[in-house]
Amino acid sequence: DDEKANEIKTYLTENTKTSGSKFKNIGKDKNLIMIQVEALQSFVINKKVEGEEITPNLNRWLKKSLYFDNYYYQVAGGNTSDAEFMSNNSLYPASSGAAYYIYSGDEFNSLPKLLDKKGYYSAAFHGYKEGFWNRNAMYVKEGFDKFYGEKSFNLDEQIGLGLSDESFFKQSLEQIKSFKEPYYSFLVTLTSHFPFEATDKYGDFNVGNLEGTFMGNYLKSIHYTDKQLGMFLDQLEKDGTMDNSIIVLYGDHFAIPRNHSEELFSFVGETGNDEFAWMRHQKVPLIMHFPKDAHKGVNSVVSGQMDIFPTLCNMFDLKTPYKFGRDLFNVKDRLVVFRTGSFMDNKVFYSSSSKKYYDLKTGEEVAETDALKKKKEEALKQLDYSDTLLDHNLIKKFTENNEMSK
Ligand code: GP9
Repeated sequence: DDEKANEIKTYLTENTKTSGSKFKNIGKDKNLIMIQVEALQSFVINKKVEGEEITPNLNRWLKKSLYFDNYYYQVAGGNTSDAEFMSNNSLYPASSGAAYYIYSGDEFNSLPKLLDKKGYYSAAFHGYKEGFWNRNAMYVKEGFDKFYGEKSFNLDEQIGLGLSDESFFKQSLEQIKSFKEPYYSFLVTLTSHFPFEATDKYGDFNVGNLEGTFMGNYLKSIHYTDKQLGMFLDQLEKDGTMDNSIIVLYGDHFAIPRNHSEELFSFVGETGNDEFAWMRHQKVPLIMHFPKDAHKGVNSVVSGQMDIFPTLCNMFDLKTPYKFGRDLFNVKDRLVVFRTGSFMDNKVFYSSSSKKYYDLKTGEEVAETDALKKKKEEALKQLDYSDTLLDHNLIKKFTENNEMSK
């Protein structure tokens, strides 16, 4: 009903307010190249196996970039597509199923649409079937000018599910170079996809006694993808593209599913076995690279995939109130809400399954306070509002009302 719609609009308008203007419009007229990496989790970053770095190229690029090391994935039933959905819209994944299917009839104020108003051309790239996760429908809805899917590529090398990352990046780069600037290129990788069994194609990487295990195979696949990412980034640097582009790179979701948690815990040396022990390893790297390696460093703000879109809105001066996440540069009060109703603020993780609060630093249980209880309610409220907004196609309604009142 109208009353709830207004309530949501008021809430979103409030939520959109920031307390500063750090990096506001820093992306003016610059290209945006956003790379979503399949199953890239943070625990492989800066880590060695048998004396060799798992991700030497990302580790090298991290040093020249702004690295967010407390960034969590927030995907639900739509997995990879949920990561895309959040990163381009800052709306929550569906409570069950995939938003990319369920809400493809909705109107959105997505990143490509907003950038279009600033004169940007936009393209999405993914070397797999166009209809998978309903991408062909959703990319149109999100306002991408062009989708390079499986049919747009020469499938000259296949690994696992489809086109190899190596060939994918090479062919995508050719296209990107032909784009009129400024542009937004959104690339979604594929090779490091579960179950990581194409080990004969990932190249040599010695995983020692992890050879033949699920974890060992994952490390080989992500080592392969790291190499391709390195070549792509090096190329962008070499040909000068980086001088006029902001690069955003992040992992989409877990690689190690919960039924392999023992392998994960043993690899990272986790001794706990509760909700928090699992959760603390569900981070994905977020890396931002600015021209001339500016602003490099580490940012440890507690954050998640819902936050990248509001951050980009600030960086590219894009206006929309319809976003539930929070700008990483200008909002100190953090709230990372998971689809289960679990959440994190700067200090505490609340698990909706164990109904317990854990101190983020120590892992110790903490008692509920009034302030925490409020945040717990706020987390549920955000999920409810996002669901209602999507169920009733409210962005369309709000936009039409605005037009009428002009
Ligand atoms: C395939 C791919 C896989 O197009 O993006 O998605 P996932 O199975 O990881 O959700």
